[in-house]
Formats: sequence, structure tokens, C-alpha cells
Amino acid sequence: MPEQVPPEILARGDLLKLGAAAGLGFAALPLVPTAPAQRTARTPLPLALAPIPGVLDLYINEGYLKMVDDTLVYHRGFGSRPTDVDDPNPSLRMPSTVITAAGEVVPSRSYPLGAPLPPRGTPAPFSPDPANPGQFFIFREYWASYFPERTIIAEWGSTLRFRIQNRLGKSHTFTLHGAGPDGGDLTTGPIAPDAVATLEFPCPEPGTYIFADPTNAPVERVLGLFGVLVVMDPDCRWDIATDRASFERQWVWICHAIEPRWAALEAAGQTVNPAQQRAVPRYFTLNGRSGFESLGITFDDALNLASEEETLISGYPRQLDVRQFGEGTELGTLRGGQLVRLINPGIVFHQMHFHGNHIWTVRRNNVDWPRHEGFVDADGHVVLQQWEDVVELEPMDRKDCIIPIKRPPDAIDPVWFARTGDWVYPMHCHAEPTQTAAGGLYPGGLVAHWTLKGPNPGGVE
Ligand SMILES: [Cu+2]
Repeated sequence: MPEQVPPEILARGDLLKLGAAAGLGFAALPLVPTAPAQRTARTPLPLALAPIPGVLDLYINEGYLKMVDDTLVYHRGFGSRPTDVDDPNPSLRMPSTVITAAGEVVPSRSYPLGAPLPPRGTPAPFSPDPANPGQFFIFREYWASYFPERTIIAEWGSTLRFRIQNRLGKSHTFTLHGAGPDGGDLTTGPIAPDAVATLEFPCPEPGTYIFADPTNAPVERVLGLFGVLVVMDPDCRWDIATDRASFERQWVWICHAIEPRWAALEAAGQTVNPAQQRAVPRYFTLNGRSGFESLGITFDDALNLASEEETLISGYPRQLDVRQFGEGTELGTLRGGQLVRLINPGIVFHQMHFHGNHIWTVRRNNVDWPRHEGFVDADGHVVLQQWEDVVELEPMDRKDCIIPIKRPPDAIDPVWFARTGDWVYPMHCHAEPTQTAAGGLYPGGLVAHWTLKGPNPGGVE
């Protein structure tokens, strides 16, 4: 049966053609054919809240985002500035923000604040490792990490203060899952249309958390109302948590699945019943990007650079010691890998497959996994730290994994010593539909790659 695409989903190319014919600029185009009646009747909201030091302001906005095939899809999101549905550049994904132990709210793409930024996302090595030809000593507690949009990095010991303005026609909440003192949720409760709510609480323990709007779950989350909170111990800024695995730098990978028909129904003022209207996601993103955009191979240098810094894992080969991810043999070095936080606010069961190196899951949902005496949990999952090339990621799961950035075990000496450049390996998801866009465009979905850097840092022989 041919799939019926709602009229609200217009290809950007169509809009540009329409704009050219009408002699209009893109910004002037009506992106929404019909707005719900209650919106047109409402009084315009003030432009922005007056800032308060130490308070992170978020705006529940709506608007249209361009997908990897140039289709525009209606979204909602926690933005950093107030925008309306017809804004050509809506604020639906707040830029990453750091909240320090002292309570300062600092817009920053990197953490730790003040640490050197890895060039194009790749930490340069400390020095060659003479005992292991072709490998390097890596810096301990040195490089900053870049973070994607929708990430808040908070230092343990801080008080987190949020103020959320709901600019939409229905009630929404801002809910931080699993961050309460008893492991429960923290929430503003329903925020009425045009209302502002505040939420203040002590920073939860170091870990990876999802915030979202669980109203009519999972619909509002699927529409884009989600983000990630990473809590760091300010005394151990290169460790997952106090006395836990150390890393060279970290990466936040946020997986998502977009359902355009749900989006179109909500854009038209209806409410999706997720039990009746089965979800059929058509776009799959990693840190908000898909396909060639996620892989950083577009004609847009700024977009490519952002993908390299935020998503495309990269590092120099090192002799890793999985027994402790601890100190190196040289002062100031680490025999560890890089941390990747796999986070799934979406609704698809992902199977994240890394080629080249297996990865090592240290914790799931902020619970440390054992290294001995593993077990099978009630859902049939093996709970044990071990090497895996495919890591399962259920909806709302957060897995903290170490990617070792090591010489691939199957690279025999004649191959290893013949290297002249970088070795680049795919990461794809084995849930096959996630590799596509718009129901078939391959590989237009949730894809990435990671790079084992070549033998000559800086190109010097
Ligand atoms: Cu694979």
C-alpha cells in the first residue's frame, strides 16, 4: 500500500521553488498551512525572560527542522531562546551548557572549562610509546571534550536551577528521570500554556541522565522534548565517577527516532494516541544528525567540523590496560581509552555495532556492572563488564562504555607496520531501519565512524 505522507511535510526544495515563484525570501514563507485556533487567539508572549544568574532558562518551543533529505518535519523542543513555529531557525535544541560546582551557568561546548580543546576533536598524543611501536602514550587529565546540543554538564555539589517557559498551546513538563534522592523522577509538574515554572534541586550523583516531557509518553519525547544531563565529579573530571574508569576524553551520543506522521498530527492541533497510531519512525539521528551529515562529509565545513568534534570518535593507538583503565607507565599518561556515553531518548531498540575495536560497558543507567560473577537479569540481559562489538541500547537506556582506541587484534605485524595514514571504521546500528531515511534512503540514518589515527601525529615523519 502506498504510504500517505501528510501535507504538512513539505520538501524544502518545494518551498524554495514556491518562494522563488512568489518572489519571497525563505524566512517569509508560511511553513505551517493552518495553525490551531487557540494559538491565533493568544496574546503574544514577551520575547524572553529576564536572565537570573545561576538559573538555566529553557523555552518549550515548536518549529520545523530539516531532515537529511531536506524534508521539513514539525518538532517541539527545549530551546535556549523563545521562537515561534514559523521561525526559519527555531530554537529546539539548546546549546550545551556547563553548571559549575559554584553554581555558575556557562554556555560551553566543552568541558572541563579551560582545558585544551582537542584539534578537530582528536586528542594529540603525549609521546611515542617506545615499548610498543606504532603506539603512543596518551595524556592523563589533560584534554577537554566537546559536547553536542541538548547536553547539560553539571558538576556534583552544585544546585541545579531551571526556569522553563511553555510557549505552546498544551501543558508540558520538564522532568529529569532518575535524578531524585531515591532514584525517582524530578519534575516541574504540568506547565500550563504561556506559564513559567521553576525547578531547583541538588545535583544528583555523577552519571548520565535523560530529561524529557513524559506527557502522553512517548509522544512528546518523540517530538523532540528531551535532552541529557551529564554529572561530573569536579575533583575527578576525567573519570566516569569517583574511583571509576578514567578516560582520555568523552563523547556523548544521543540517539533518536523521528515519526513525521505523529509530528504532522500534533502540528495540526490533534493529540496522538500512541496505542492506536502505531509509531513508524522515518528518520534516525545521532546527536541530531543523520547519514552524510552525521559522517561529516557534506559541503558545509562548519557542520563537518561540529560532527568531528562532537560525534566522530578519534584518537591515537595506545597500549590499553583494561584491568584498571588507570595510570600509565609514564608520569602524566593513562593506559585508558575514551568514554562514549550511549544514550537513547528515542523509541527504537538500538544495536550499536563498532567495527575495528570492541567496546567495554562499565555502567548501565548509572549502575556499575560487575567485572566478576556476572548474571542474567530479569529481562534476559547479561550483566557483566566484557568486550562487545554490538551494544544493545533500549529506549531510555544510558550505557557508559570505554572504546579502547587500540591496535585492532586482527592487525598482524606486516599490516600494522605498513600503515601510512588513519584507519577509519564504521559504527552502525544493527536495527536495520535505523540506517535509512524516509523509508529507504541508505545510509541516511543513525551512522558514525571512528578513527584510529595514523603513525605520524601532525604528518611529521
Ligand atoms: Cu555491523
